[in-house]
Amino acid sequence: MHLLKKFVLTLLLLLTIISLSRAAPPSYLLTKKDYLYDTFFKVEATDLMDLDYSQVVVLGRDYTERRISVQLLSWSEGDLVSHWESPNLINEGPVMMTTGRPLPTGEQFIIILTQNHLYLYTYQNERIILRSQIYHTLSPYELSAADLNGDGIDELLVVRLGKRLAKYDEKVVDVYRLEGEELLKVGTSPLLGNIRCLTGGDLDGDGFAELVTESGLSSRPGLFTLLRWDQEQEELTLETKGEKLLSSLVFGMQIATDGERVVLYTADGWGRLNFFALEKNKFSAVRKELSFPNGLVTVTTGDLDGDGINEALVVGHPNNLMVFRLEEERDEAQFTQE
Ligand SMILES: [Ca+2]
Ligand SMILES: [Ca+2]
Ligand SMILES: [Ca+2]
Repeated sequence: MHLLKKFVLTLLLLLTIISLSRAAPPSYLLTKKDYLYDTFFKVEATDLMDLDYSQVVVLGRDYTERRISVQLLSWSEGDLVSHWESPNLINEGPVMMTTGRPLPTGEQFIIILTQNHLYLYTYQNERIILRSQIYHTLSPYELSAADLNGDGIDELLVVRLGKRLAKYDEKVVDVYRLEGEELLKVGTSPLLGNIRCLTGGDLDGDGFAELVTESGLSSRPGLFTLLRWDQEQEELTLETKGEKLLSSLVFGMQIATDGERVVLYTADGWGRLNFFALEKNKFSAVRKELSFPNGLVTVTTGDLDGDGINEALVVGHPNNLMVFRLEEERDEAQFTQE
């Protein structure tokens, strides 16, 4: 009896190990639990400090301290260290953040959009300074930045209300340019449903950024839409109708290289990271999905430790941060296929 029990327990343990290794998370360079904020909203990797590798810009909220802020972190001896924190934005919420080059000067900025202000922070004389503070009345829902017309300057992509319906709100993406201290609206998308997530980047390498939105209701899986900037009409035009790519709700997206090509990263509520390439205006999964112990809030990539190889960074709900190398994951995936 005792032996049988031992056998069953060993078998169960073995099965657990096998099932765990089948859905194995990547091998991490860094994991942080209960880190920095009670909850994270967004993370973007960018080289703001001109170090030739990426720093990490995070937007998060602390409930006990009643604080919403943006911080700039950088890699130091295997860990992330905070260099700067924005003022507390709790009374200006909801708060959105992205990074990019929205001015002809080509400088990299942290772009923060609150209910009434657009803040542009940049790195100068070895510190972060507030370059611009612009008042607005846009009532924004979400923010991204990408160079839609290929002139080297990022347009600001702002999700706004398009049409109020009885059951839900149809949203649009408005395109803005910064003209001095003014936000100039240069175009708008068709109604795109209830947009929950958006990202921009050059998916097909033609020098012009595409825009991808995800729309859906409550926690149901959403539809992905691809848009491009029409140079002549100066409008965002639909390239694909809403397409269902995943069976879960996406919280974070990014367009960036995976080491081989530029792909759309999707981070979903079930803790999975997926990779889609764009071919002839169709999205196709190009790598094995990676799974994580918590539902994912956001994803970004960049060379964080300066070794010339890109890392990926994901945040698991609500405040667990994980950094890993994509290259190793691909090598391993190929190895198991052989
Ligand atoms: Ca542009
Ligand atoms: Ca493109
Ligand atoms: Ca690296």
